[in-house]
Amino acid sequence: MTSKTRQLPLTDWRVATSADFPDASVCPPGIPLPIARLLLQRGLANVEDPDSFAAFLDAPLQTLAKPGEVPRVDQASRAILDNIDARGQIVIFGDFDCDGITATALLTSLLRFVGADVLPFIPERAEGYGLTDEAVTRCLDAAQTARPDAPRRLLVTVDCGMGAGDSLQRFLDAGYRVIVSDHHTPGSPLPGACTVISNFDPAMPLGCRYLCGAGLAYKIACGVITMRYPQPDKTGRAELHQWMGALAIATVADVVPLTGENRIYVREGLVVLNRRPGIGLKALIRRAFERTQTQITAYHLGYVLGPHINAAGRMETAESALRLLLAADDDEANAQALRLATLNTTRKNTEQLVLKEIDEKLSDPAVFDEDKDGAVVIAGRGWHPGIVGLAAGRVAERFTRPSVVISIDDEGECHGSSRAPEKYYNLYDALSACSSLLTRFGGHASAAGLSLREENLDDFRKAFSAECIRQAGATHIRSELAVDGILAADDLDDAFMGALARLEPCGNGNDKPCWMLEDVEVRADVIGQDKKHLRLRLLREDGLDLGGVWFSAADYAPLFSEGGRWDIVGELAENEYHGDTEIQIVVRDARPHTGTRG
Ligand SMILES: [Mn+2]
Repeated sequence: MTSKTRQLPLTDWRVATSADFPDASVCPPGIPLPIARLLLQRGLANVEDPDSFAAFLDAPLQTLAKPGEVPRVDQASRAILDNIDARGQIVIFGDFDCDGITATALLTSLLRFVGADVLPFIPERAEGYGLTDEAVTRCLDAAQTARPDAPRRLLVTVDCGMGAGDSLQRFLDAGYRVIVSDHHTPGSPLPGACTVISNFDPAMPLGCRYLCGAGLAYKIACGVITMRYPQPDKTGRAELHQWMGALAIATVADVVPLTGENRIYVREGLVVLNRRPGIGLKALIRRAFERTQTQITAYHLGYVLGPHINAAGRMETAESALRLLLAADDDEANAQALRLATLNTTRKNTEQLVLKEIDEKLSDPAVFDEDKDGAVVIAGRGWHPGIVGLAAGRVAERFTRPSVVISIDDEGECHGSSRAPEKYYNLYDALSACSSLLTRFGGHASAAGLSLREENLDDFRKAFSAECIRQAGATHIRSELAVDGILAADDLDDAFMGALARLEPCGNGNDKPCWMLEDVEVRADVIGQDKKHLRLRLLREDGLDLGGVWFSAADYAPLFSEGGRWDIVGELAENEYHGDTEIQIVVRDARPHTGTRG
């Protein structure tokens, strides 16, 4: 036995029970029982409404809410069209992340399509998120310079604006009509003259509650185009549909739940990206995948295309990403795609460096005590401000508790980013509880940004940690694995795999299903060039004979060679093998089987 043999299981399993769905007789036609149960357990369908199962799986495009059903979109559309008709100027104020850039680009392009004079404006990371004084001054100047004699001006904020009442007042004072569209938690109330489109509006249609910034911007664009062309217009609709590709990237990159309309955007957007992605994204796809033919999936949106667009605002300004999305010819698109690929490589390297420094600092118990602290609050000098959010995400995952990674500048100004494990914490509330120590903060339950003075760092660390312990009732959460169901040998057929495919796109809010195979005999072989992975064969007396793979799990091989019976959990996938397609399990965890099979 190697000294590196570790214990299994790695996580606490939360195995879904089938209590709410007693038997197969009420299973809607065409939907295999394990999938029907999964939809019920995830709250995505209900027994009283048999149509709800297929409604979620198929999520037809026609079920998208009409723009007019989104509160105040009609009002905003009318204001935008009035501005266009008066030959005014429209300023779109966005954000430097993938969602904010996409929101800015799509609204800019679609309003130009109906004849608007648009000035897209995205602040720089150094100015901070949203409508900071500095950015607003620069934006007002830029608008004035671009059109000194504009008879009317209108501001539309996308992916920002909530809680920025004072800044919005500056636009109102300068004679602007103001429309705010934002999916962030509302802060202090906004001036009454603003037209506000927010996910937090109680009248928001159910399917639109979790739109990202680009999703809200898209609703506005749909509103304007359908108001201008009430008869379904082919060009207008094609133009709108084209932007679903970028919208899908923003939706996945902003990690909003892939339920409701987000699910439709991502599914339709993937079709657009795979068939005819448009000039800018075509160039980016070619560059990012280095010319290999890849079927783009939701995974690629979050791990390849999203990071490329995000790299611009992280490492310099958002300009190259905005120009890519607005590119009108291949030369421009290719130049910006190359720029984004370079920036993304720099981002990766910088991230590695910061993570290494974080590792060194974590060994100091004054900075972090794993047994006592309810949060990791870690600060370093000169850390790239564009990287701290990514680093915070990694740290939060590793220690299963909230983390804040902070960059200290030469003036003792600290800018940080925080991330927390989903469901267990509310970062916005936790930061509110420490607000007397902060100069600025804002964000969501599981991701937020903050600024403070260096002299308050230690007090903040203590207060924030205490608040996180209060929220979770412990220093950290045990990492939990949600298991969607226990499969029998005869569940594994084509109908089942077909239904699994209908569940796509999977991601946040609609995780890839994780299944358990109970009480199996396991044969394991170490594979891979560097002998890091395991190839498995799962066998059972009832005829179960399933191949599998477990990445980076070679250390567990000795446990399996001792024999015994195992419970195995993982995702099912189709694997091409010598020209045949077979079902295999991609293992997530394993535990010795105890008791009888249920
Ligand atoms: Mn956003």
